[in-house]
Amino acid sequence: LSANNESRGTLVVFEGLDRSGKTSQCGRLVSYLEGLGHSVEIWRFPDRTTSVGQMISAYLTNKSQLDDHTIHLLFSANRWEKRSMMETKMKAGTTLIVDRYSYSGVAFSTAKGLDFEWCKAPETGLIAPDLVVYLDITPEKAAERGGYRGERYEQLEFQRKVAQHYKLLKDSSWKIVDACQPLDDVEKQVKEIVLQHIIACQKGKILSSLWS
Ligand code: NYM
Repeated sequence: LSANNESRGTLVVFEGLDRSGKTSQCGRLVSYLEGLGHSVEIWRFPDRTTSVGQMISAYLTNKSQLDDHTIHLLFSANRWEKRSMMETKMKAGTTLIVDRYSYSGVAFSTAKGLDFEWCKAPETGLIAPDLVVYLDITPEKAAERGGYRGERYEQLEFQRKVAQHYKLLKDSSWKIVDACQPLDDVEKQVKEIVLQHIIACQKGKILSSLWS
């Protein structure tokens, strides 16, 4: 994708069940990296600020009903509308810490019963993450943390299915962090893992596309 990869930014994606601690960890990580003088931004999907994102938000908060395929494609469209900005930022040397990405798209939709390959197809061609950090927590532990906002999908039974479908997506390159540990311990592990990868990417690793 890129001819000049010198000191490009890194794409770090966080995945995990609802209440696994992704948002807190992304925030802590970004502060840490900023403190080290890195150019870094925190992004999240769904990005509810766009018009597509508002349709997604209405669906998640049960203000609208959509066919399962339709909402799947909207989540994907929400990533596509951000793709070129993502590439621009990364080429300019900014590291992006992203709270959920295509893996959430596939895990949640296949948990509803949609076909795996069908779900992956619209994600093809998005920028592949350099690193996927999976915050691993059992659905039961996550539910105990409370704080489900009553959005669609935030139910123990459904989260169990999502956990199973994440398992089908995980590959050996994913970094699995035990998210049942105290937040500070999770944070320490996350920092170490991410810093190593940022250094590797600064050495000129090429940008690639999903699903490679
Ligand atoms: N979600 C998120 C999907 O179903 N597909 C996707 O592609 C993405 C990015 O949206 N329960 C689901 C997972 C979450 C919900 O995400 C909202 P968050 O991180 O709670 O705002």
